[in-house]
Amino acid sequence: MYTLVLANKRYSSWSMRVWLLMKEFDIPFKEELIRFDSPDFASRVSDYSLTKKVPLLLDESLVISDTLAIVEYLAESHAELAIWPTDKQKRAKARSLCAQMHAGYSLLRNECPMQFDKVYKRFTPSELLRKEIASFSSIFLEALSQSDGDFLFGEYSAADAYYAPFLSRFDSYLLPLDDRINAYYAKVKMTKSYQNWQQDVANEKEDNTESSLYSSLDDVRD
Ligand SMILES: N[C@@H](CCC(=O)N[C@@H](CS)C(=O)NCC(=O)O)C(=O)O
Repeated sequence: MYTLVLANKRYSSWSMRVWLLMKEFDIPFKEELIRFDSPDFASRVSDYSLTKKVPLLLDESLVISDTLAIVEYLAESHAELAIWPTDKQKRAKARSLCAQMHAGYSLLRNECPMQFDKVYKRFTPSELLRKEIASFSSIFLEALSQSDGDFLFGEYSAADAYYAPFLSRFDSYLLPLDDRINAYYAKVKMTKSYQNWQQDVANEKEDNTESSLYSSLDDVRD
């Protein structure tokens, strides 16, 4: 059975992507959760991978780091599951959206770190962040307008798991979001994987991660 090495569910957006995907596709795995505030976080993660980052997927002696590589490994290992859309063109577009997420949107990712169940009412997006959101929205709306189902490419795929933690920031920082994207996100929130993650976050003990890692949020905390 696979083991997924991950960090706090409240904060670890990259862990969330793989976890949602595996749960949504009923791929069995064990979890090894290493809290960000553990004094030995880096050394425990580096026991598995010198990247010192999570998530990591362990498949017997093989250790796979980096979310996109993990998604590709799962897709290859479970060819019977439509982790990527079965249609070649949709698959290309889904990969393209995930790559954009992976390499881009640095303002939103850095200025609004994932705080899954928190709300910052006093956060004001900068002009540059507003531009980034506008660019994301136009790309995302184009994909949604071509979808023939509830999700980005019809059926749930890796692309939906990829964007879920990103969209959670719009709730946490009360950022403006197009109604059509909101309607799509409402459907993602209804999935069993998302609801299970939400429940796990609710049960997760608070720690010092928020204040120690995210001092940039000092001004917007209530
Ligand atoms: N490109 C990596 C990014 C992974 C990443 O940044 N993980 C964060 C947690 S969400 C982490 O491990 N941070 C710990 C650190 O940077 O020390 C991926 O796609 O998996």
